Amino acid sequence: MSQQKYTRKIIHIDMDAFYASVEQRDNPEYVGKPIVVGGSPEGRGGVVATASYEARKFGIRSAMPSKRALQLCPDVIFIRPRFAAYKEASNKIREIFGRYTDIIEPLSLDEAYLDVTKDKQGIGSALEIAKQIKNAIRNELHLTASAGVSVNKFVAKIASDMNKPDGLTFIGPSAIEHFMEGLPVEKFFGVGKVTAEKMKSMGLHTGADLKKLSLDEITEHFGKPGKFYYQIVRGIDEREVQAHRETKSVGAEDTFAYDLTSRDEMNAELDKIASIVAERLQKHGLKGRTITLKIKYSDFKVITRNKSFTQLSNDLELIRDTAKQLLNATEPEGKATRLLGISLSNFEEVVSKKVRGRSDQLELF
Ligand code: DCP
Ligand code: MG
Repeated sequence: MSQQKYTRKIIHIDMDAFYASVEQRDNPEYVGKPIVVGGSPEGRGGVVATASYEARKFGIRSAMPSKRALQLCPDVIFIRPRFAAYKEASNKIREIFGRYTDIIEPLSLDEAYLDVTKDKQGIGSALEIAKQIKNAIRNELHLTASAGVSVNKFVAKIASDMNKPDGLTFIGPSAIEHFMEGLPVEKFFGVGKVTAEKMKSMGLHTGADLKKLSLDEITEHFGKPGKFYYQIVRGIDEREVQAHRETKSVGAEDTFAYDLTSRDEMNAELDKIASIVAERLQKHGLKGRTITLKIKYSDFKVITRNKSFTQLSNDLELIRDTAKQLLNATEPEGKATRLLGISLSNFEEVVSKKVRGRSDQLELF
C-alpha cells in the first residue's frame, strides 16, 4: 500500500517513574533504593502513586495498596508526594517541548503528544527531535524520558512504552502495518476488558485477526468504535494533536453487574470510585472546587448532585465524604441503582489566552 497516506510526524513522550525519579533526583539518599511515592508506611490505607524502578523489581506497581507493597518489599521507603515539585518539572519539560513545536497536547504532568510535522528548528527528522528532547531533559532536569516516534498518536504512544526506561522507539511508515498486525487486541485504543474478551471469544487475538474483518463486520460486532479499530489496524489514526485542550472535569464512574439497593453497598462503591478520581486528579496535577455525584437508576433515569467549596482540592477523603453526603441526601436505601459516578470540576484559575487567533480558548495553569 502507498505510504503517501502518512503525512504527519508525531512524538509521544512519557517520563520514567516520574514522581519517584524527581524524589531520587532531589534526595540523593534515595538513589538506587526501592522507593514508593504515596501510600503509608504503616500499610494503613493509601495506594502507591508510583514506584522507583528498584521497587518495581519486587512487583510493586502504581495503584497498589501500600500494605501489599510492604509485603512485597519490607525495605521499601514510602515518600509523601510533593506535587509542587512534580508540577515544576512538568512545566520545564513543556518548555523544552516548546522549543521544537507549538503543537503540544499534555495528557498528564509527565506525558504529552507533540506534532513535529512542521518543526520550528527545521531539524527535519522526528527521531532526531526526540533524541534532542530526551537529551535536554537529561541535561537540564536530570531526569529521563521515554519517547515513541511515529506517524500517528496511537502508534507513538505504544512505542514510547516499549523500551522504558530511557527508551527511544521509532515505528516508521514501512514498519507500521506489520507492527499493528502483531499487536494483541487489548492494546488497541478504546478496547476495554469486556470488548477484549468478546474479541478473543470470536478468535480475534491480534491486529492481523481484526484485519480480516470488513468494515461492516467490525462495526456490526463492536459498534461505532469498530470503525476506529478498522482504520488503526491499517495504520490510520487521524486524531489530531490538540494543543490547548481545556480540561473541564475529571471523574470516574462504574456500572454494576447487578443493581445496588443498600446504602452500604453504594458507599463501598463510592470508596472505590473516589480513589480512582483522586488518583486521576493527582496524576494530572489538578485540583477542583466542585464535586459532582452522578446516579443512574435501574430505569436509566440519571440525576446529579453537586457541592462546591471555596478551597481547591484533590483530597481523597474530601471527595469520598462529600460524595457519600450527596448520596445520603437522595435517600438511596432501596432505590435500585445501576451506576454511580464522581467527578471534579471548576479547576484552578483559568486565564483567557489568545490561541491561534481564537480568543475563546482557555488554558489551565
Ligand atoms: N500516578 C498516580 N497514580 C497512578 C498512576 C500514576 O498518581 N495510578 C502518577 C505518578 C506517576 C505519574 O502519575 O509518577 C506518571 O504516571 P505514569 O503512568 O507515566 O507512571 P510513571 O511515570 O511513574 O512510570 P513509567 O516509567 O512507567 O511511565
Ligand atoms: Mg511516566
